[in-house]
Order: sequence, then C-alpha cells, then structure tokens
Amino acid sequence: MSVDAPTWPADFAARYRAAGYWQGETFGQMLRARAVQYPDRVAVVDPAGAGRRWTYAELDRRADRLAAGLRDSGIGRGDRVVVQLPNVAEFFEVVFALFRIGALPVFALPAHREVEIGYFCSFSEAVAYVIADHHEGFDYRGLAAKVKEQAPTLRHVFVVGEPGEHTALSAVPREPAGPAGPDGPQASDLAFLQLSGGSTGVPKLIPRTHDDYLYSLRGSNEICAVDEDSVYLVVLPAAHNFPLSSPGSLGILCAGGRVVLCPAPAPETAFPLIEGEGVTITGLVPPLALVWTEAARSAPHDLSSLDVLLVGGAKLSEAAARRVGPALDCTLQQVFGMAEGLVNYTRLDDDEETILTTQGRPISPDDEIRIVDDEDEDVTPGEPGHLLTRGPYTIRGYWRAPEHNERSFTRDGFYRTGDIARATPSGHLVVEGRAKDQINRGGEKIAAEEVENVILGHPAVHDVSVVSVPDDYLGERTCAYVILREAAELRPAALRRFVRERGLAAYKVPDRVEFVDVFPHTGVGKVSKKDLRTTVTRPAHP
Ligand code: OOB
Repeated sequence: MSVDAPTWPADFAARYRAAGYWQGETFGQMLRARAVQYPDRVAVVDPAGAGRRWTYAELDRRADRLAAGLRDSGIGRGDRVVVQLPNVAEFFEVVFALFRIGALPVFALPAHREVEIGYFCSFSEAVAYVIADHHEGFDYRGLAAKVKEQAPTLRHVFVVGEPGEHTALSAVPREPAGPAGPDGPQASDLAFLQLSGGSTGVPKLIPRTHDDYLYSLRGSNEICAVDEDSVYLVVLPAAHNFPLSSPGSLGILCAGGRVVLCPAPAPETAFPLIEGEGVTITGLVPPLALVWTEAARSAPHDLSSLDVLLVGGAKLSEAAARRVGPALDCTLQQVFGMAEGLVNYTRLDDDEETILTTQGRPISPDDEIRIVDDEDEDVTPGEPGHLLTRGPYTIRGYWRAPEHNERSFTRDGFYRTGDIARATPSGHLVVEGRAKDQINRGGEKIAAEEVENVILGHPAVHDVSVVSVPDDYLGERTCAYVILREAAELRPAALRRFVRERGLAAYKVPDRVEFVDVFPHTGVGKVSKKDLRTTVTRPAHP
C-alpha cells in the first residue's frame, strides 16, 4: 500500500503483468514511440487555435521542451498540478509534459469554479494551476487569484493566452531537453488524478497509473476498431474520462491516429469539423446525441466519414438509441464507464437488440463483476443489484481517503460503483438505476451532499435535501427541497443565486427549489429521498 492510496496486491499485479495487460510503458514513452513511428502524421488539430496542426514529432518535442522548462521552475516527480483547460492543443502539450516529469495532472473541468478548484488545489497540495485566460465568457485569471489565497502550496499559475497577473505558459523557457534523468516515472507509478463524480460532500481524487490506464486505452482501441487512420473528435470536455480514454484522445494518440478538438459541442461547430477533417469516431452524452440526431436531418454537411458514435455517461433510452444510428448513418456503441476504472462497451458486431438495450460488457476478460443485494450476497443471475467490480484498470482506493475507502470498497478490493445493474446471459450489463446519492444531469455528475452543504450556509435555511427529478432532455435535473428557519423568507431565485455566488460550478446550481415544512422520513428516521423524488414527480394539484 502506498502512502497516498491503496494499490493492487502483489499477486494481482503479477497476474495482470503476466497476462500482458500492464506492459511497463509510461505515457512519455508511448508518445516518444509514436513520434518515432509516425513523425509526420498529424496528432492534434486545434480549429480554435488558428487551425493549428501538430504532428507527432512536434507534440513530442513540445512536451519535452515544456517538461524541461517546468522542471526548471521547480516542478518535480509526484508534484500535483491542477489542469483546467478547454479543448485546446495546449491541453496535450501540458499533460504530456507533466507525464514526462512524473508530475501528476489533476484533471479539472472548465465548468468548475472557486469551490471545486480551491478544494482540488488545497487538498492535492498542488504546486501549480494551469488555465486558459478566458473561455465561454468566464475569466479564469480572477478565479486563479482567489484560489491562490486559499492554497498555500500553489507557487505557479500558468495561463494559455494573456496572463494578466500570472505567468504565460508560452513564457516558460523552452530549453531543448537533456536526456531524461534516472528519476523519470515508472509505469507502475501514478500518472494523474482523475475526478470522481462523487456522492459525498467533497469530490474524491482517483489515482490512475501509467500501466493501468494504457491498458484501458489499448483495450478500448481494439473494441472500437481504432487504428492510425482513425480521426476522433473531442466534443465533451477533454479532461473527462470518457473523451480522454474511451477510447478518446489518448486512445487515438496511442494508435497513431488524429485528434480533432471541438471548441463547442453544438452541431453548427461539430458538423463542419466532421466533414472537413473526415472524423471517423466520436463520443457524446445522451442529450447531445439527441441534439445531433435532430440536427443531422437538415444539416447540409457530409457526415459520411463518421463510422462509430459512442454514447455514454448517462443512460441512453432504448427509444433514443433506435434513432441515433440511422440519423447519423453510423454504428452506435453504448459505453458505460467510470473514472474509477471499469468501462463497458457494446461491441461493433453485437446484434442490434444488444446494442440498443444494453450498456455493453467489460473491456477485459479479467474485469470481475459481482451483482449483489444489500447484504453483499450475489443476486440470482439476471436480477438487478448493486454492481461491484475489480480488475486490471479499476482502482483499489481513492487518493488520501482511507475512511471513505472503507465504505467504497469491499475488504477484498471490489469497488462499489453505486450503480444498480443486471447482467444478461451474454454478460452485457443493463443499468437499472443508482444507489449512490448522486444526480446524473445529462452525464454531469452532482453529489447531492456537496450542494446541500453550500445551501446550508444560507442564513435563512434550516434544512435541505437535494434530489433528482426526471427530465425528458437531460434524463435528470436537480431539485432542492428546503425547510426555512422560522419567519425567514427566501425566493427560489435568490437561493439559486446564492449557490452560484458561493462559487459552485453552474451545473450544480439546483434547477428547481421547493420550500416545504417537513421532510418525509424512512422507518429509521432518515430523510427519505425516495419519497421526496416521488413528491416532485407528482402533479402539485392532482
Ligand atoms: C463516466 O464516468 P464518470 O466517472 O463521470 O461517471 C460514472 C457514472 C457511473 O457510475 C454511472 O452512474 C454513470 O456515470 N454512467 C452511466 C453510463 N455511463 C456512465 N449510467 C448509465 N448508462 C451509461 N451508459 O460517465 C464515463 C467514463 C468513461 C466512459 C464513459 C462514461
């Protein structure tokens, strides 16, 4: 066990190596190998950045030189660096530079604000924070200034674009890198910290190693038929585990293919890029897949290069699944994954019924799946239950969270996904629901407790409970049930503004606020979220 997080026991590690899953390669070595193999092939296209096209040789050289500059700034092996960038080419330059050093990117999303970033920086004891100057009307430099006050370890803020009071990323000296020292990372070391969707008051950090993540990429590439001719459009935020690794941008780079960054997910932006770059594969959350499905009817663009559309992050209804493939004239691949590890795909050659009605089966023959009841006993095969998993790319514990790990993992190392699923006779999984206290808002995960804690900070609020309400478009939205203090007055809009101004990501601001006098309780006296959910779905005046 490492000091920061539990890892695989030696016998499991030996088995995963012997099976050829863990190949002893780091991300730095992987990129170098591709640069040698395909120096002149285009690796990354950034339409927002004046249409920049970086070849494998160029990306490799940039990563190396930036790594040298960052090392000179005092960033070393094992240091944490919070990376919060939109879909721009520098994302890959920075991340591969950090991989080369053995420093750990902490992957934040562009939507995160002061509460989340302040926490990531202070909890991870980050030494640096990398941002864009602005994106979608938001200025990240002001956010960085506030975060610096809360995070004493933060020595550097690097900015892509105009730096303001911080340091321009382009101003980091780019010395030609010397030979990598003996202190470079090992494949069994942590490569980065990914974010958990979370179900508790504060988000958890997910420690992924070079070995385990590269295995999930190679496995995904095989299942999604990714090779050096594949062109992947990064539509979702680049740092999220789905567009990063399923098979995502890193899978594509691993195969020698081309990554095209989409600056915004709307069809008006994405469709011309699919046509212009000959995009063959991309990944979307269900609401976006439906928007694209509608838009494809009347779009003038030629989308015929698109072979595979992955849809995941939230449940795709069967009705929606039926429409997506024909409208975009491509093969639908459902993907049910999690940043903690396990990723399931429907296979390209699965029969239609399986593709439309299941969320796929695991990447690896060594992904162990258990479906259990509340007492951790296996359910009758085919029945729904709690999904537990263990395998060669599923973590054995969160980073610096021993108490939480006691609850989220079984004694023998299975991760409790919090999902309710059933298995078909072919081993495909169907997601039936969720046991964790989380809202899945069109693929964006919201830990109810995190939002509740912010709302409890309002002086007029006595108690609060945040639950999901069904939504035709997003699948789920959030509703905050609030009990006010005696004689206190508050309007829903004022409470929503309060949450936003506290510095929480906009997608976590409750869509709806309902004031009530009491909460329904369970037999043991806990607030019954199940009953609250049915309250809100019931018409107000039947
Ligand atoms: C992906 O990763 P996360 O970490 O943002 O969220 C994981 C959770 C799962 O535990 C499950 O509750 C939900 O998201 N989920 C799905 C789903 N895919 C993810 N629920 C129903 N159907 C699906 N197809 O969301 C993620 C990571 C890698 C690949 C794809 C998605």
